[in-house]
Amino acid sequence: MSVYSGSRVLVAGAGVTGAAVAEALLAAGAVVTVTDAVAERLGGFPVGVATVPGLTEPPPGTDLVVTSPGIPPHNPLLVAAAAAGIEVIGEVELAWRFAAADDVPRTWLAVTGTDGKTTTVGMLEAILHAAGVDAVACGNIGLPVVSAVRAGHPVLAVELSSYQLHWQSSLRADAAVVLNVADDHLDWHGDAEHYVAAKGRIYAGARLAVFNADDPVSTRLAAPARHKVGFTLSEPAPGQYGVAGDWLVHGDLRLLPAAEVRPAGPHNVANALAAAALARAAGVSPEHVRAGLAAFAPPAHRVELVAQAAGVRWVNDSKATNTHAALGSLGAFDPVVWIAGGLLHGAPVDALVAEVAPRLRGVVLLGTDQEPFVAALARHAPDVPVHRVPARDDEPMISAVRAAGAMAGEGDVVLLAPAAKSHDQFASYAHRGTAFTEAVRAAVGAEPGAGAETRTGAEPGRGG
Ligand code: UMA
Repeated sequence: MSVYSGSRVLVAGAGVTGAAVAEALLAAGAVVTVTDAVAERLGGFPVGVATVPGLTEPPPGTDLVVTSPGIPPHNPLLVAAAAAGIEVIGEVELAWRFAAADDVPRTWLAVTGTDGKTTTVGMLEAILHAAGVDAVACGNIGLPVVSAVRAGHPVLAVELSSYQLHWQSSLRADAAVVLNVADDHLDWHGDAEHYVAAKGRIYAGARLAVFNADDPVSTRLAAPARHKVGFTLSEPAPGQYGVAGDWLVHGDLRLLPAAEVRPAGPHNVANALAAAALARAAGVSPEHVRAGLAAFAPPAHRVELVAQAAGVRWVNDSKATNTHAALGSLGAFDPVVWIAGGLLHGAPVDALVAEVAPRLRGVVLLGTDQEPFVAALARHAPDVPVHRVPARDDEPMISAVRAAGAMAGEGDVVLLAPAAKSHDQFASYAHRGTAFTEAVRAAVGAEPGAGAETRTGAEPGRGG
């Protein structure tokens, strides 16, 4: 009989997490109630699960609250639960407790960081599969950890957001990494200190802490760990993972030529090093690290080469929705015609523009918040031509692609890396990326998937 048999559990949030948690708890014999601020989300739960919209305090007799990552800790329901002395945990904590209660030996490889988590977990899963391991990518990437545990996979490649880490306390990863830390999600966490502290929880009790030696926060968070290994984009110190002679290396072991890392860009080389370190910690051979990284198919809209024609490469990095991410992909190409802009929500772009100015062949600006880019370009790249697509343009991406094509010459890369959110003109970053890909293929005449002209994954430029 499960420890949850007869427990009265309130599940907060009826999204992907809430659905998986309710199902797992119901199967474990718990008495499950689900609540959500939006009543319409409460349809479709199995018979036996009670649903109540908009609860602001747990029903009397509640033993446990399992909350969803999108609900911030200052939410009145969670505050009321804590005040009533009811334990509040997240889905990852629940998954860990389920795992502890069954007989399957599991290896937990855990990844967090501000940028690159999903790519790293995808690379890690590809490496583990190349080695013939029954592993699954789960967590923030989309598959709830509790579902991955229930499915019985012995190795879990877990992407953990700061939201998920905030609500877990028991996880003891076999190997864990904080890829990098820049300010993000401060509204949820309250301030940067709490955000960083949440990220750092991934190392608690980890058997091996993998850290980014080039990132001061990652390095600091891993410092107390007994067993740790660093990775760097420079020549590695003894024991570290790093880059030497254009190869990803670990000590004397050569893992993969840096030019073969997909998607391109220094930040993805760092992600590949992190994935390699985690996989090696799980006993994977260097040959399988190389095979897995070579087999990894990057998801769409992340430094994705969508066409190549007349010596110009067209690259879609619509996922670069903040300046930190855009800097990463701009760092991979030189010279570059940069398509940027959208909604900045007040984020400054001056430092980004100053850093990338020497690489710019031209700039095409999209969306609502063009002025900060225009001002920064006037300061740092006064000779670079700038084309502004009017915010009221009905087909902004078609206009942007046309203008970029006119600026680009042989050997150039046209890069969509907006450094801004998409919602002023597009439904999502994916919609924006698809609009770019379609506009490019219409303009240069390449069919989707057209053999030599088009493939996924881009070459690093000479600036890489
Ligand atoms: N809700 C409330 N009250 C609130 C806030 C939300 O009732 O105050 C309800 C919403 O009405 C909705 C439900 O909660 O019905 C949504 O829950 P959720 O936002 O936690 O989303 P899930 O569908 O459970 O998806 C979550 C992750 N979402 C977030 O962290 C915001 C997914 O990551 C993750 O893939 C999924 O669990 C499985 O683990 C997405 C994400 O955007 C991709 N993550 C952020 C990021 O990557 O930056 C952290």
